Amino acid sequence: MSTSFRCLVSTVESDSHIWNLVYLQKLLEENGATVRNLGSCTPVDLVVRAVRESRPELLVVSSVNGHGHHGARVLLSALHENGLQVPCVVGGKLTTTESDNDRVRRDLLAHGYTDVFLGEDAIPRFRDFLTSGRSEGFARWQADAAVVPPWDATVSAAAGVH
Ligand code: B12
Repeated sequence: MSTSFRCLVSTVESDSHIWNLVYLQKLLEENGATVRNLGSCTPVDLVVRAVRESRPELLVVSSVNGHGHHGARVLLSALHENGLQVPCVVGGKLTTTESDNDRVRRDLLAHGYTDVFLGEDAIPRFRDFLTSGRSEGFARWQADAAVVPPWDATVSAAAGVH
């Protein structure tokens, strides 16, 4: 893979915050990306069309309004339903409670996200991801296993999930 790459930045339909997207665009450009930023309240259909047309090497989804968990699931499902496979990461503040972060990360990894960047170390971990992706390819990234917090482990065991 070349050291520069094509990247799409989007959020989810409900989210009108903009500066998170601008921040990520600048960070990605500093790391060699040519970025197409689809802006706030991104309709799912627009993202699907943009992925089909631009064939990005990476899709970065950011949401901070607290509804991103649902929106991120809907978005990736729509890409898959349209037969589109692209390395795709998501981050920000995806629910309204920090204590949800491990559960949300686990769910979105299982749903097909390449990685999920939440909490205080989101940006340093994302930088590591970009460095690795530029040299090895983003699809080869192995996300750290999601932590199962004790309160979820009880629920998983009761449901027979291992
Ligand atoms: C400005 C702002 C607004 C403006 C947005 C203007 C605009 N067009 O951008 C307005 C007034 C419109 C607004 C509205 C709302 N807001 Co607001 N808003 C903020 C505020 C004050 C700053 C956000 C910002 O610009 N930050 C600067 C950017 C650069 O930082 P950031 O967004 O935090 O992103 C960082 C990280 O999260 C991370 N990150 C983000 N995405 C990703 C993705 C990846 C891949 C990675 C690696 C990292 C990453 O990187 C960034 C840099 O560190 C925050 C509070 C705060 N101080 O953060 C609340 C905040 C985001 N808003 C909040 C809420 C609840 C709302 C509303 C729902 C309020 C309401 N009841 O109407 C609405 C939602 C509107 C909508 N439909 O989305 C909450 C979200 C709560 C949550 N998620 O738990 C916050 C956190 C305030 C709070 N403490 O409660 N908001």
